[in-house]
Amino acid sequence: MSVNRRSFLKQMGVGTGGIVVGHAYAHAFSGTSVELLSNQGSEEHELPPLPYAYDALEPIIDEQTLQLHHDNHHAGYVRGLNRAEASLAEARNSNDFTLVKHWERELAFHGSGHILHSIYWTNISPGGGGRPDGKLAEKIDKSFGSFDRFKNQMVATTNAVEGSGWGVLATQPLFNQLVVLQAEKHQDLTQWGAIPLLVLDVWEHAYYLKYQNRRSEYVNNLFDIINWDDVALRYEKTGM
Ligand code: MN3
Repeated sequence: MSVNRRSFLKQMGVGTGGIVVGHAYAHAFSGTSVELLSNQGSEEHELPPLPYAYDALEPIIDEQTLQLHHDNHHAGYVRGLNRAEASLAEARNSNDFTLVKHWERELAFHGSGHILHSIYWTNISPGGGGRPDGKLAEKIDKSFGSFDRFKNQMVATTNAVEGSGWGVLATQPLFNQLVVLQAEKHQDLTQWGAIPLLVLDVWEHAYYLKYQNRRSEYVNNLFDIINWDDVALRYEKTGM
């Protein structure tokens, strides 16, 4: 694994040495927000290890769901991203862009899936919950009126995702504000330039084994395991 790849994973907060929580991994954040999403060159992307045990988020997220979600679903997005990049490289080599529309769609879908899941694993943790403090709390108050108003919008937004997707709290540096967005699938309905801080997965694979059709119960319960230290570090890193 190259230094670049390791550094990228650390910046994503997923590290290579197991659990990384709270200020202990502040040192891993050394670059700018842009580096979080920078081109990693021609290397293959890798599935980051889950930063806790499969049963660590019980009872809110059950062991079987977490294992399937990480080892199968997230791994599939990593494979899909590598396949799309390899296919586009082959298209450039042969100057045959017949299937470029397909591979560009795959690049957006799987690339966004890999990014969002890598953030999601670190956004939740055993011992999470509560509410943010410090600069992030101030910015939430300024952008949404109060934490409770933000939470109400975040919950409603996430519950209302049509089909498979995500609720997303992001910084929008171009507007100097925080914004709550929906993502349909992984890549639709964003604002260009937004940097995700907190992402809540509401694909059925994230909750259906335990919660069946009760998406809103799952979303409400997620707030009991949100790792606000991770969200705050992501916010600090944007320099806003
Ligand atoms: Mn998922």
